[in-house]
Amino acid sequence: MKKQNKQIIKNISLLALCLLLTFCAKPKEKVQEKEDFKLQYTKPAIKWTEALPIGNGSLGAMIYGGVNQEHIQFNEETLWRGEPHNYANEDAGKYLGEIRELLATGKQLEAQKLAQDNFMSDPIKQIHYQPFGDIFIDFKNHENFSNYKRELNLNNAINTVSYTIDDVDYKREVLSSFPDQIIAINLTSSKDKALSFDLWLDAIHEDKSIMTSNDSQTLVVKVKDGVLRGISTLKVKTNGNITHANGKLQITEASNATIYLTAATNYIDFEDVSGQPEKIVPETLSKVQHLNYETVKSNHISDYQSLYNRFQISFGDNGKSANTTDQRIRDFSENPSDPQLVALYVAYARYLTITSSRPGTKAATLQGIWNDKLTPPWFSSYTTNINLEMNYWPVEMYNLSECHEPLFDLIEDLSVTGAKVAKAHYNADGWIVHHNVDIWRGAAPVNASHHGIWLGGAAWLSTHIWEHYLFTQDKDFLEKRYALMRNAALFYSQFLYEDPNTGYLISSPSNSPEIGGLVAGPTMDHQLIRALFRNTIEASQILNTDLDFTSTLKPLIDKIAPNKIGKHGQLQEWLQDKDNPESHHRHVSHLWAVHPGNEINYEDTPDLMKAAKQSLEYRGDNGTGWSLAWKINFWSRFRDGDHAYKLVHKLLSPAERPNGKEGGGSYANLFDAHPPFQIDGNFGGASGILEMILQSQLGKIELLPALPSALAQGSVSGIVARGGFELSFSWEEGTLKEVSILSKSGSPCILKYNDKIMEFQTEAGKTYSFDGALNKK
Ligand code: FUC
Repeated sequence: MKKQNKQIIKNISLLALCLLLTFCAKPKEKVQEKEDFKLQYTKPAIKWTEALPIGNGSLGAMIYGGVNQEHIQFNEETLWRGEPHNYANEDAGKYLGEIRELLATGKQLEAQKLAQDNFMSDPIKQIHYQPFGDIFIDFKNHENFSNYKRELNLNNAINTVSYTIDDVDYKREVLSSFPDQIIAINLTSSKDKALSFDLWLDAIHEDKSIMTSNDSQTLVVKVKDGVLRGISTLKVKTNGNITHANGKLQITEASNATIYLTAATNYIDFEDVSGQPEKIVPETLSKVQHLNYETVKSNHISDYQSLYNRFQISFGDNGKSANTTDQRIRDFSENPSDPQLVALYVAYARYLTITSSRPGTKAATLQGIWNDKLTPPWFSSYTTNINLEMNYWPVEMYNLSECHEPLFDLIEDLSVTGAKVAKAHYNADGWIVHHNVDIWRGAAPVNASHHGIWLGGAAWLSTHIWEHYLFTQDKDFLEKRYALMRNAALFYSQFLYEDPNTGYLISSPSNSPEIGGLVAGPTMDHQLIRALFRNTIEASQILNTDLDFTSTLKPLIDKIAPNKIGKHGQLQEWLQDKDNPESHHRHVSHLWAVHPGNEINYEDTPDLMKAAKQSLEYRGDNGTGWSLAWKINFWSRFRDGDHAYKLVHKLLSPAERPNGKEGGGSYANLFDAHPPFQIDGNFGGASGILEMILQSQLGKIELLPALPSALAQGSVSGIVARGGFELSFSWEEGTLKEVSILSKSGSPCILKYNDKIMEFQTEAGKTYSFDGALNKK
């Protein structure tokens, strides 16, 4: 009996242990070649940061998905305030010498004051991006609904809302089409004549007018801001009846209705506002109005997928992808074991790139193309001391190279306006841009001298031209845009100033964004200028042009103040060893040379790498959206995947805290929260995640350089490395399984995984395959 009891107890214990092991064991995530990426919810949006974005590069909208009332807030990217304007302050240059002297003699406050009074942009502030209008659709008797669902499908860029009322299924699809340049809204009911609604347009501008046309199918909203006038028109097609009254279209007894909306302004470029929206808008609509929705939809899908389908990423799915997106964000902050959400974050960033930045459109602002406020945070414009560049960090790697073009067009504009600023403020040739830019391409220092006078803008933006070349190996592109880099280099070659205290060439006056006030010689500027000079020299050699000029840059590089290690073991942020190790400031600009630069790395400068890491440790792990995102990239470059993942965890935490306040993280619609919403963190976060699995900044392709243990299995295809290579690879239990590399330009390839290095020649158009130990297959 005793023995029997013992055996029973033993059996129960064994069973309990087995059960425990089953429940505690990390579920092996299912890795899929093609994930079904969606943002999904079971409730309409109440706040703008719950609404879902669509866009075609210029025409964007946020969809709330209400049942009684649908609200679609829309934007067109050229509607800003203001007018063409040269922001250069023609007298500024007179004060440059004195400001430099004051800084050299330690009189910072006096230098700041003198600069504030005499050196700033005219006027001192730039101009806001504007919302355009709002579409409202009111449904009668839609109070008691069930089966509500709204989702944004990233695989086809369509927003869907569906619900049931009294056995009738209602469905709405909304898309923003690049080929047809319209927003299309398609409404259906499963039962004949069950669809009735009022449709109206509005805008929050003071200067607005709203009209219905006599055909009862058209609504027009006109808005005006500064010299820009915007016109937006919508047209309805339906199998029901249409009438109009009180500025609203009334659709009754329908089972389907399609609404096409387009919008335009008279903005042509930063100097020309002679556009004719009165013509463009009806022309665009007349091209589309005879097309049925299915045709518009399939044009849209094939256009979108020609970009979206080039790249796939999977970290496995442990079943949580079925939950609503807001719930997943909340759950992730408790327990970050939802690898599919991390892959979704990357897919969403790609979606946001495609929808906000297509060739021929304007570069993505701080909010992409989405803004619902007349005075949006930071003007919803372009901040160049981190934010604008971050918007484009992942674009080459995640295979959307042509979506980089709007940034190059912006740089092209800045080379014109920035040349005026270079002359007026620094008596220099070439071009320069300070820390802010608007649609009029203001390039002079704005807001306040202690942070507005930052001289890194032209150098940092120019590195994007070089990076695009490195990834694509496209010499025609390099030739076309070379002058931008060289004229930025020309500016710095004349601007650099010999520091009377150290004898180094330094950047003065400037600022280490946005900490420490106006200074002489912040480390970041010197890293940026050296990178620009090196890139320009190499570009001129590749193109075999301009060698006389670029040969003058090499001696300058050697004289620029070098990176230095300070008394706390840190990388010095300034010329003087005055870093405060207690500072948790969000900007970590002196680490630029670690990421996105590469001057500081483990191979060539291990001591500086150690010091840079020390600096980042002092700054700590907290921060706003973009700051967290940058830190993910840094920790990936420091080869510490688990630390990088800790910050992914923070980036994917709910922006809305239980105490009702907002903090850094993600909103319910996965928009990055500074707070408020700023899109840079979405792009920077995706870049950091990709840097965990591939890096190519040191002349070789490193696989899984900083893989966190939380992403132990996965696969990626269509990821791009410098040298013109497109890779597909997979890993299991943290170990590389296989890799294949398509060489697009025939460059030699160096592949690295752990300590193994494989070097081989390639032919353009050929694919090379290897097993997990880098043996050729
Ligand atoms: C820089 C940052 C702020 C914000 C703003 C748009 O000035 O310091 O945090 O991101 O840009």
